[in-house]
Amino acid sequence: MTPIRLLFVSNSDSKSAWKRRLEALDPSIEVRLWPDPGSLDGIEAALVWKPPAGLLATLPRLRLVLSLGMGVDHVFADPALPKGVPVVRLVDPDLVNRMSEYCALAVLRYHRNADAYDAFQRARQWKALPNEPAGASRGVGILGLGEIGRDLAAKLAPFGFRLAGWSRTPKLVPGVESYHGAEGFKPFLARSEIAVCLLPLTPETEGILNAAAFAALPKGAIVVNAARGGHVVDADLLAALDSGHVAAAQLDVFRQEPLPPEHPFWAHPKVRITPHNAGLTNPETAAAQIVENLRRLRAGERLLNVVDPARGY
Ligand code: NDP
Ligand code: OXD
Repeated sequence: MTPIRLLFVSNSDSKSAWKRRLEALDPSIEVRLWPDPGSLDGIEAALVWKPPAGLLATLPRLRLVLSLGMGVDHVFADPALPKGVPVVRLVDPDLVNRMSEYCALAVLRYHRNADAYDAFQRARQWKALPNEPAGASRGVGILGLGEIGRDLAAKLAPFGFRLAGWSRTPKLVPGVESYHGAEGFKPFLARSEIAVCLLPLTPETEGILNAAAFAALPKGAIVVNAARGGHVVDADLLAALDSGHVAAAQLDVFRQEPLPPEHPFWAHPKVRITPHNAGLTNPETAAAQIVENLRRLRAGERLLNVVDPARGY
């Protein structure tokens, strides 16, 4: 196989693990690690997570951009992203599984009032809340019925929740009531007692979880955001929590990461925070797909998981 030079651009601690894994799977790949790649001559592909703006435009022989995650908003955020160079994303079953675990845990925790029981225990109170409704009477709404949203629906279905999904185009997913487009948004929210955001971040979805969306949720709804911080209008979520219309929020992603110490989410009693680790890309499971796309690039074959730049996901 013709050798190929791949620029790896990420602040990840596992850079060396990625290099080892990729070069072991295909010795014709030469991985150069940014920010000390040596010469950039002849770089034909870049595997990136939040690449510095303008960096990719300095690679004259670039033929492929590979996202180190499932989301690609961090790639399209570069205003100088070279036009016409295909962008592919990871679709890794291990990462999908982790994301579903995270969201299912949040759904079950809130469904069974886990926060209240934690507080009762701390107060040494033997107290039961009125019977939680069984799964079938709880409406769970999934924003985004893509790879992760569909997997989450499949994992929640056996509990019997009343599942709904919202997407851009209509979907036929067994056991999931499908809503789509702008006209489907409010009716979808109105039946979502627990709303889980798994949308890509695009110009259409930026700020979609705003005051109007929160108001459309049933009173006492729960919001889970494992997608991107840019989906949430922070001030609107805080207002909805303070008014009690939204009862609690579980957030894995934030507009600024790491979340600054002074951000009001940290100390808010109704907010649970995790550090953007709902899903983590694992080189052991994800590298094979990258190697396969580099093989396809050289063989002139159709690439896997190509992103549509016009849609932004
Ligand atoms: P997919 O691209 O597979 O699916 C996206 C879904 O969102 C599709 O159903 C799509 O609709 C829908 N959608 C997109 N735009 C709109 C819109 N304007 N209105 C309504 N629906 C819309 O995404 P994945 O499931 O692979 O991933 C989702 C996101 O999760 C990623 O983009 C990433 O940001 C985030 N993520 C977060 C991680 C973490 O650690 N926190 C880890 C991995 C991913 P349609 O089907 O009609 O096209
Ligand atoms: C991803 C992420 O997009 O980890 O894969 O956020």
